[in-house]
Amino acid sequence: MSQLTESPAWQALEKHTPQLKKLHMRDLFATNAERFEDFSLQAGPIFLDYSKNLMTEETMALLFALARQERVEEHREAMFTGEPVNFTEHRSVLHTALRDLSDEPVLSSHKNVKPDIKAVLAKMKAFVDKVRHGQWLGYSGKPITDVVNIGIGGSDLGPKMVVNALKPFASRKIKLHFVSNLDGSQMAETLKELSPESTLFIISSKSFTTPETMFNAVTARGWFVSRVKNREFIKKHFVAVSTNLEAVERFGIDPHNIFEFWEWVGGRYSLWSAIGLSICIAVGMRHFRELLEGGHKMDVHFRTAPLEENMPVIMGLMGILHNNFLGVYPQAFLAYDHYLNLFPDYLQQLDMESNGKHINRDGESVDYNTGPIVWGDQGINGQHAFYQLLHQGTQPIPCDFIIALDSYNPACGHHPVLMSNFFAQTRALMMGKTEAEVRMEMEQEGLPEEEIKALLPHRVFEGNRSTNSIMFKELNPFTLGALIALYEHKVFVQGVIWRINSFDQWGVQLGKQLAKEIQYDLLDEQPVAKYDSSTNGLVNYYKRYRNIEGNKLLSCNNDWGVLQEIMEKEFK
Ligand code: G6Q
Repeated sequence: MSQLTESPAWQALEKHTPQLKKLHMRDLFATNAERFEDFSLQAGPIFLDYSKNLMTEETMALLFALARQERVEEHREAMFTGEPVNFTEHRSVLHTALRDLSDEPVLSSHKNVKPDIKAVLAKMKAFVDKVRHGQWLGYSGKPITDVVNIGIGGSDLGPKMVVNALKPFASRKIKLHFVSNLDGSQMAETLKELSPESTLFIISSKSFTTPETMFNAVTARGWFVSRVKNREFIKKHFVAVSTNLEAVERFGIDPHNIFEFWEWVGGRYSLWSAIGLSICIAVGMRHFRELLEGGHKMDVHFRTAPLEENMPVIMGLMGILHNNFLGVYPQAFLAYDHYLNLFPDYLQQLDMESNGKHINRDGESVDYNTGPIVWGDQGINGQHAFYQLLHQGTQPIPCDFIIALDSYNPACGHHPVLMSNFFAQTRALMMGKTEAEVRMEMEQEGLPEEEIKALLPHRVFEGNRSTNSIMFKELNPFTLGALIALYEHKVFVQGVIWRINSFDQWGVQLGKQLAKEIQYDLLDEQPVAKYDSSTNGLVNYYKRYRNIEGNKLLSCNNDWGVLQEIMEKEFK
């Protein structure tokens, strides 16, 4: 057994939960009229009702004791004050500093990071205002109508989700596009719609060596140069966001067009940095600042509220309860909001890349579950697709239900009906439907006894399935900022309790390395024999039946040399 599973707080929960599993939430609500008041809270613009989780006062006390035992408060302070909490990469984790617009210093390696943050924000503002006001002109004197963000993972999912979520605040004069896929089809389809005269490309890459992004960037540049026939024009149409200024310059982007960020900003936590440039172009700097302020509001709550009144802590503990003590491993996010349709994808990366680890701080393999399997969709669509399993499947899945009280498009009463579905689903998952209730319903329908008997078990719902309900007044930049920060901190709390590093991602490396090796094997027609028989077989099948000969692959891309040079650095 590990230190954690042997610890008193963990053991106390192990002892408590078999009894808990025998309870039904229907009874917990029946015996406590105050359950909603007891288990709900407001943090900034966000309201959370967690009363529909299978837990009691005693469970909560034991969970808070676990959080204290694992020194969540101490770890939290270490993160906010720039200690190298990303201990496998020896880095501070300071995305919180990006959204603290005060002059209060924040140190990373003894250096105050605030002046650099301010300087980049000012540079972003000058640029963004020009683009949005039609003053940043393309090579032929036309204003920018289309912006393509080229990035992947953290340099794509966050900005894309936010741009989508804040559409009601966006300029309709400029269209945002996001290209992440190495499959050339995404870039090809995007470029078909665009004119080189009025398109701006943002190459977003923290490392500026990520192959997917580099390929797409080189393809975009090739497309541009082949049409405008003048490399000088690149500076009016290509900008970059990166920590690797040298590689960006080597790529040929004007140093004035580089927006910097820093190694203490993790990829999946980077939308608050210059990686948010596409967000700024879409909604303007004022709204971007409101997004930052919303995130900061949640930071202050997380940093100062006692554990018992701390929303990210409570949400983290609900996850721990289910994952480690109730034997429920997945977690679903169900946003009842069209503008949040990319939020589950974003949360999937945040959660699974941060906490999908099985090695603890002491370098030992853990003997308990860590990061859950995270998935989700738009709630109302899911009701007609996968909710069947949520209600009657063999595996209970805790769900976060998310909704705004007011819609920006309340056409003909849609929103109250959406709200009623939101309320109904969490109630149905909690209450279920007993045999007696089903029987009564069927008798009222006038069904014959034989049919009642046959159908009854199919129409019974166990209920007792846990949900969180998250509500806010409207989905504006401030609220969205707070909502994202809430989930970031929830993931942090869980990582601390599981004693893992939520801020590295070594798991991403192995596939990347092997892809690089295999890439060179595809350049000729010789069969390969150096891998396992499956990999050899697949590679050779491809070589035999592909349409293009290996040696022609390189000549497809006139900028291969630059790409090669940048990528060599990463893999050598
Ligand atoms: C996020 C991960 C990963 C990263 C991408 C893109 O935390 O590190 O998703 O964001 O691999 O990396 P670059 O920004 O360096 O291109």
